[in-house]
Amino acid sequence: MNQPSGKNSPIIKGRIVAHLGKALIVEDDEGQTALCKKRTQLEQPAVGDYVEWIRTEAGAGRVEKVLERRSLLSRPAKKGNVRPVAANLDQIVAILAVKPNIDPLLLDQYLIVCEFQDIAPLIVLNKTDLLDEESRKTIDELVLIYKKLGYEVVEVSAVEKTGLNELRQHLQNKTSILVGQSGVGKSTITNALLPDLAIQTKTLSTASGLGKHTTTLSTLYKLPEGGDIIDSPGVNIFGLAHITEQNLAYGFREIRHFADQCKYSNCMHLKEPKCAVKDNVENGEISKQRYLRYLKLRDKLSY
Ligand SMILES: Nc1nc2c(ncn2[C@@H]2O[C@H](COP(=O)(O)OP(=O)(O)O)[C@@H](O)[C@H]2O)c(=O)[nH]1
Ligand SMILES: [Mg+2]
Ligand SMILES: [Zn+2]
Repeated sequence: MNQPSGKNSPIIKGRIVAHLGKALIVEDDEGQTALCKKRTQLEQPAVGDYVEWIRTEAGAGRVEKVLERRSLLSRPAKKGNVRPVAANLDQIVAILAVKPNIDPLLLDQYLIVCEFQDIAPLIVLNKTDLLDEESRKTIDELVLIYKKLGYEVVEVSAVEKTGLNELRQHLQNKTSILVGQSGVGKSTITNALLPDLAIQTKTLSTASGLGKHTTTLSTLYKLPEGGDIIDSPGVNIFGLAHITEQNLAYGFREIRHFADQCKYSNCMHLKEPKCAVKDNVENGEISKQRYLRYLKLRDKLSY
């Protein structure tokens, strides 16, 4: 006879390792996965969430409760709503690549989210094998701006498998999400880091019973060295929409650094007199490109 589902089923602790849209894949402490629905009134769980769930039948269950999160990344959704992308993150890994192209404005948006959500940032330059002399020079200049601000930059080629050990060290014992525009190599990097990815993927799609063609919104993989990475398609931007103008300024480390030297305590570093931020753009202490992107993002958010 089947176990009855409901009140008498024991509560199991687990973690959401994949979000399939309508269903979730939960992994328990022993590494067993189950395809779960969520209790109707429950808020939307995200990959990385620690949950309590009950088994309703072999390999299937229902998420009853989402445990407290230490961080949550959201993205804008329809009707001004936000949807959770990933929970309990320690690190956001922003991937850049010359192909399709380097997008510093997108990078700055990721970094702003890191700053104001207090999640550690890491910048990864992928596809170094494609760099020629000219693009190398342009990239070095860009990278230098971020290194001066205290950001760490790791250079890799997922195809030639260079730089991966350094990257592994940065990922150890943390939950990280890989973000970046489509085509920068998030999935290829994930593959390169996980020798048994094929197996993990198979387990997940078998557990789901939905086959391997189901679009997973994002998936959490366990690294052999300890730590987890979340590969997530389509996270090209997350909820900057709910970032206030103060948080936007806070998200730029160099603006934050000089802001308390501005004459006005509420200075937004636009046209105000005696603005230490603008002065330091003038004298080259603050990168003009970064300041212009600050202005551009303000426009985009239209305060
Ligand atoms: N030359 C080169 N190509 C790469 C590298 N990493 C990924 N690619 C290629 O870039 C394309 C997009 O990679 P993918 O991992 O799907 O990107 P994603 O959309 O960010 O997940 C694929 O054709 C990869 O083979 C790299 O280090 N060097
Ligand atoms: Mg991908
Ligand atoms: Zn100012």
